[in-house]
Amino acid sequence: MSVAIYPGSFDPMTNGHVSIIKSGLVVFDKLIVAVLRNPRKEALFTVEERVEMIREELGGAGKNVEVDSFDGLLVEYCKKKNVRVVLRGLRAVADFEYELQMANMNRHLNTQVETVFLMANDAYFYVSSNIVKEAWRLGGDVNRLVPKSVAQRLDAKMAASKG
Ligand code: COD
Repeated sequence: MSVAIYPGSFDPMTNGHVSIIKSGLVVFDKLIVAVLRNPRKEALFTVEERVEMIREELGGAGKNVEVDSFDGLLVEYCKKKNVRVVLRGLRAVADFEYELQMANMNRHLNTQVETVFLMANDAYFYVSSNIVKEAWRLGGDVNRLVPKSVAQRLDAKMAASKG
């Protein structure tokens, strides 16, 4: 069975992430979507909320998608899960340099781990969690850019902030 780990911040998951997962399942039998626990990075959603939203969205995929969280080095997590392939998405040229750096650092840290890149769906190539959050904070409609589970929580957060 071919398995890959799709790691990320997913704060929050966007339709761009979902499209990479769907494409990833064409290539791999199973994906482990792994949310990084990063205490140094301020996040809009807790790791638990992010995991829950991803599960809600991908619950239908059954055993083909596992949702988990990790901390520390990605390559150590790969070792723990006994998986040798990391899946990443590429949007524009801007992603390339960062992804190349990370893939090579991961290879330096563990020569057993390979990174596979899939191209963004053209409908979402401009979508990132950060740009979605910025538009949302300023009152923009982001409903078509994120899964329903995320849109609902963004609405709830906005309503709570308005008290
Ligand atoms: N279309 C296609 N792909 C997309 C889209 C989109 N619209 N949006 C995002 N993606 C891709 C990204 O390019 C990325 O490949 C993936 O989806 C996840 O994106 P993010 O932004 O949620 O996650 P990142 O990039 O912040 O994740 C970074 C990691 C958590 C993977 C990284 O920091 C990490 O591995 N940290 C652990 C420590 C470590 O081992 N570091 C590496 C060696 S120093």
